Amino acid sequence: MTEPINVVVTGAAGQIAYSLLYQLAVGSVFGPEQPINLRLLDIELMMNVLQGVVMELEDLALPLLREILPTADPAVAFKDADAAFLVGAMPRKQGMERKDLLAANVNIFKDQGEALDKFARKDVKVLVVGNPANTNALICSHYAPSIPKENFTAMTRLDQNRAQALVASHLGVQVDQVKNVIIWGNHSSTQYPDVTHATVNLSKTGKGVISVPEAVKDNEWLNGEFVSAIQKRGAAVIAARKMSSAMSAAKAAGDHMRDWFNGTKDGQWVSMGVVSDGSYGIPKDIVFSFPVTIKNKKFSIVQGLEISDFSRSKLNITAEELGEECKEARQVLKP
Ligand code: NAX
Repeated sequence: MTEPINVVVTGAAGQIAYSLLYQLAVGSVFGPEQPINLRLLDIELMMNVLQGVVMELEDLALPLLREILPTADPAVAFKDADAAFLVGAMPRKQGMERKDLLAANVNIFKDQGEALDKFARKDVKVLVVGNPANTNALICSHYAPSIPKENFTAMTRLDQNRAQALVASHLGVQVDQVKNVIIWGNHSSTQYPDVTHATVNLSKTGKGVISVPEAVKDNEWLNGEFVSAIQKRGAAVIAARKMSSAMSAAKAAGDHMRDWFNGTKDGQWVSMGVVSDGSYGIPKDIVFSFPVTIKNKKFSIVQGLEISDFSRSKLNITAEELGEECKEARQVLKP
């Protein structure tokens, strides 16, 4: 019999968690044979709401779901954690300065990093969803020095899924026929969705597998409207729904963790915010989204992709923003 793994979800009373928890419980992330213990972390104020989520989880009557532990104590939540979805973060309130938002989040992710360091398994896989996701992941890793920095990642998979879906609909093909779209940089409006190396399967029209730019035949659209639509997609969802993306964010978080545990398919890569090792001239020690392949639960940044002058200028913009965020975060953390 397979032993259950301990899976932490923070912000467990929030809207992304509400969609994510079902995916975890039904087995679509860790597989239909892998039982899980859920550790649900939220703030004290949300414990009543969280109790309602626990009731619903129980009422799912799903056999893979073993223990369910709601708590406001990171020490309890992260005990022996195998995987952690750090979804909870301080939202931006009206009139709040960007700096104040960063300061509030830096402190949350410092505390959670310290708790992971003390209580989690040393091979725990941490996915930061809460914004600013890249910098939060960096802070968290910094305060968990006993855990390899490769075990901390930030989510840009929603951006990847959005880009893949938009290209597919533009070309009138099914979404799974588009592969190897890349998100570079920050999960923010400076991110660079890049389809230069992406392919599309047009065998239905007899053209076979060709590059996306060749299929689209409109570089002006790809470098302009397309990039900006993906950068602003989150804001467009908020404008329409009056709430931020939740169902699609939860699906992307599941995709990210599933690929991390199970590996990527041959010839395919996915985008993840990871601590930069200097690849593609990106400064080291910022969490930057790169294309990666994954094997045996370890990712490798895809090497050797050609970067055009246009792409380089986009990479520089998003790297600069991340450098600034890091600087500001460090100022907050100064004793
Ligand atoms: P909600 O406001 O619905 O839920 C957030 C939950 O986090 C709340 O229940 C809150 O009490 C809890 N929380 C706050 N501080 C906490 C702490 N210190 N420990 C544990 N829990 C804490 O937000 P939701 O829509 O679920 O979004 C969560 C985060 O995801 C936000 O930061 C949001 O900006 C971010 N997103 C990131 C995306 C990405 O692609 N990386 C996309 C979707 C989303 O915008």
